[in-house]
Amino acid sequence: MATAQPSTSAAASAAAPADGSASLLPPIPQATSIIVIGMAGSGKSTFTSALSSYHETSASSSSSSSSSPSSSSAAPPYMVNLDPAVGSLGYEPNVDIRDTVDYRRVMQQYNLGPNGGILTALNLFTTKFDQVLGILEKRANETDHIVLDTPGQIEIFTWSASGSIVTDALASAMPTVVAYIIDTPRTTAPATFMSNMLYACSILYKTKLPFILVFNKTDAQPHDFALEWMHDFEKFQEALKAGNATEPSLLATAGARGGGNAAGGPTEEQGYMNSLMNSMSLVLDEFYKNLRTVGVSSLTGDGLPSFFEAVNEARQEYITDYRPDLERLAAQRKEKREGEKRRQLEKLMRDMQVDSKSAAPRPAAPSTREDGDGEEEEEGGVVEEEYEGDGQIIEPDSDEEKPHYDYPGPEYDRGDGTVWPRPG
Ligand SMILES: Nc1nc2c(ncn2[C@@H]2O[C@H](COP(=O)(O)OP(=O)(O)O)[C@@H](O)[C@H]2O)c(=O)[nH]1
Ligand SMILES: [Mg+2]
Repeated sequence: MATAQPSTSAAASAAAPADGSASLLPPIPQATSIIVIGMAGSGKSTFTSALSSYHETSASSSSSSSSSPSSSSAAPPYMVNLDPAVGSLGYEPNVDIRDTVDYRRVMQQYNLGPNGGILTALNLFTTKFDQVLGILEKRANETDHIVLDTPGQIEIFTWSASGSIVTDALASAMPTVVAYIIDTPRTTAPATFMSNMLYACSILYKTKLPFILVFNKTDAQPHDFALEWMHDFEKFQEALKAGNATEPSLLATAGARGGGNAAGGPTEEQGYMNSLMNSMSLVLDEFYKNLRTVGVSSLTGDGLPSFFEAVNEARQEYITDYRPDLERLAAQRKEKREGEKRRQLEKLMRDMQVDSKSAAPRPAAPSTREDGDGEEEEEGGVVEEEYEGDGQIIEPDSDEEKPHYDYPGPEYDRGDGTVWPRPG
């Protein structure tokens, strides 16, 4: 895992292509954009709001000390709300999808239900995202963080074309990280925990962006159990064995009752479930290894400094891992464009040769060169068969007649076969 290094100049030097060639991409801006994703009710909007107020409090308290990981000397984070259906937000967004699209009108006009309305509203907004990106790019050198709050229903953003367009556009413009918000009190059952982790894994796989797992609501439920399950595979297996996988684990919530059949052992279905989850947790082991995990409470602000540290680390990961991929893609695109240009040019030349050959020459018409007046060929004149451009070169040894001039007299003869200067 990369270490935190908020310096922008170090970031820029690390971003140069490995082969030493000049970067095809614009320079890396100061800001890191944070896309906040999570299940409905996990606390995305509250978390986004907490990031905004954290800046305010740290800005006022850091006038004396500068130890805050979020550089409070910078402008406040730039907030973007992408949820068209949210009623009230705990923060004042700088860019708000609700200013552009009214999802209720979309529902009426297209005869859609709430989810269809939200999705279509997001699609309509995405058609204008180039303008939004322009605004964000302008701000990207004034602030450290640009935070995007996504719609309540996770799949509306993660499984829609517009979600991918927004994510890709952002990631190609500036360092972008995903903050995956988990409702900690609701993930204490091993099965729920695993489902949530698999979902997180699928988003990581889809976006390929640096990822931060944010266990939210730690004021209501500490996230130590989750850390234990993630770092120690056997602990998770114990939790599975201890009871019904779909009920809160004893490990997580003291006093919760284990499931199972009357005899205390797992039922046949649980046996299948447990063995499936055992295999899956092995798969997830690899996923956990490269993750940053923080526990926060969006209500109390607990854990936010560690979140900002994780963002700095994730930014470095973007620069060292993701940006070279972008660079390679940009180089491929350039190569493709140039190849296409070459092909078009060759085709044009071929077409012109075919055309000039297929054009029937008029034998009686004199060649322009023979006119001796040095003027361009007149319209309707003969097209020379091998004409390849205005600067046609005549081979010195060819039989072709040279342009004629009169001998100017001995005073201009230099004795070497040349006559210079020509008489005016
Ligand atoms: N106890 C507690 N509740 C929280 C926290 N964060 C959010 N909530 C509550 O979770 C509910 C859903 O939050 P919201 O931000 O609207 O979720 P979203 O749908 O993901 O945007 C609200 O009732 C919040 O008050 C937290 O850190 N602790
Ligand atoms: Mg919300």
